[in-house]
Amino acid sequence: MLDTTRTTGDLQALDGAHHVHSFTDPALITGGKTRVVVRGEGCQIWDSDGRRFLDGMAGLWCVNIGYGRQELVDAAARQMTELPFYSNHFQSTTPAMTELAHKLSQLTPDGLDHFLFTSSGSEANDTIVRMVRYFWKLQGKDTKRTFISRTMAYHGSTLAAVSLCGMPHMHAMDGGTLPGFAHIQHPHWYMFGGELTKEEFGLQAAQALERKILELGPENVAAFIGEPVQGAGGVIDPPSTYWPEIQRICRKYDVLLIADEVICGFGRTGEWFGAQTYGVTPDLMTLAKGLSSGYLPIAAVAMNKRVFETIGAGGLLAHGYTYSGHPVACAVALANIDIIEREGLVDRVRNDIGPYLHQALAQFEQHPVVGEVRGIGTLAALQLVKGKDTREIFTVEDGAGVFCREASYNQGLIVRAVGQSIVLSPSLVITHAEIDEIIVKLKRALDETARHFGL
Ligand code: PXG
Repeated sequence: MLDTTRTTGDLQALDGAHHVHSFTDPALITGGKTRVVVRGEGCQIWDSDGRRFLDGMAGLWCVNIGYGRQELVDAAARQMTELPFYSNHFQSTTPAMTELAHKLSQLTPDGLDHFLFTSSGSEANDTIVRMVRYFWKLQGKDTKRTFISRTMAYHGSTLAAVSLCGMPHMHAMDGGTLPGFAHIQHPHWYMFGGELTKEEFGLQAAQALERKILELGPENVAAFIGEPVQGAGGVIDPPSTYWPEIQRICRKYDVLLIADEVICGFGRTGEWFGAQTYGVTPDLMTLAKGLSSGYLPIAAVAMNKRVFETIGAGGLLAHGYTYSGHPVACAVALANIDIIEREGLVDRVRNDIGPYLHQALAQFEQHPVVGEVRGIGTLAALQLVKGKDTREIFTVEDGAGVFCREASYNQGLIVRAVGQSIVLSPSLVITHAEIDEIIVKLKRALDETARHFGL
């Protein structure tokens, strides 16, 4: 049983002794600097010393409906009591899995009506790599095996998913990517756009895909994968011209189009899915995070008719996880989707808190340490710069991102630093008053950063 009598110091010591953390320098943990988070309600969390934080990241971009929703607890308890586990292997299902697949078919863009469940976004993207290669094999095009993704993309930490990622430090850690993965530059106008308008730059950035397909040979290219808005890469919302051009190029060369909706899905961009916001219809989508608002681990691969009917005719699908379509996770996901629908959270992002957040953040365009304010819906980033006129970005050694993040923590506001950007991704239930609180705290953190770097 959980020992509720332990102090913060006890927990930090035990954690340092035994727990290996994700995306953390272990030295910080063995040094006893772990933050112990104990409770959440709405958009607030509390640590083990009773300190309250406004969670500007909705956990890890995932708690779309906010913390503390009893309905999800009840759904889990009911399903656990009735049937805590059964698998979908060997022709079985449970009502919860079937119901969730049916529900998702109503929410996803037209034609994306078939769902393969996994427990994480990484597993879903690894699954996509297998399914897409299998699809092309069944189509008699065995050589179409290479995936194209983008620099600064994040698609997960499993072997194939990390090869899809475009983060140099992840590849460097264990010796590079697997064969069959290529990357093009991500469409960050502020960084690479030079004198071009955003729209001109969007077209140009997308045309890099055509050049890459021709370089590799269209007969070798299986698919292009991208997050509608790159999240962990720093909230890179592309120009409006980008995605339609990507779709045109994919169709021209019969390259499958995959939208990784792990962050964008379930309302964050003001539509159910980011692909809808940018006006494209992918062949496959990756869903996770907002699917259950993080209350339990569940993810899915959505596929269109062409992909499903091809692999559906291939005989035994030799793929699956013990926890594919875990009934408790499915029941919780259904309860989560009920709340998003009932409370109109997608419209709320599009018409209310999305515009409110971005109008409020726009004031930081004048701040001496901010070069660009970007994002859409409940996704936002501030690019920290040394030189506003020259677009000179801080270096890793300057450490402005981490400095500003820590200054923000000290104010009681949780944000992420992605390189030299400060990133926000609050819950879809955030109130105007809480957005006002973000702005006040962020301003103090930015002022402190500017002072520290002499700007
Ligand atoms: N795709 C995208 C777009 C993601 O953001 C994954 C796939 C992988 O999902 P799982 O469930 O396997 O984690 C993600 C996950 C960060 C950070 O640094 C973001 C994620 C994971 C870890 C760290 O902001 N996103």
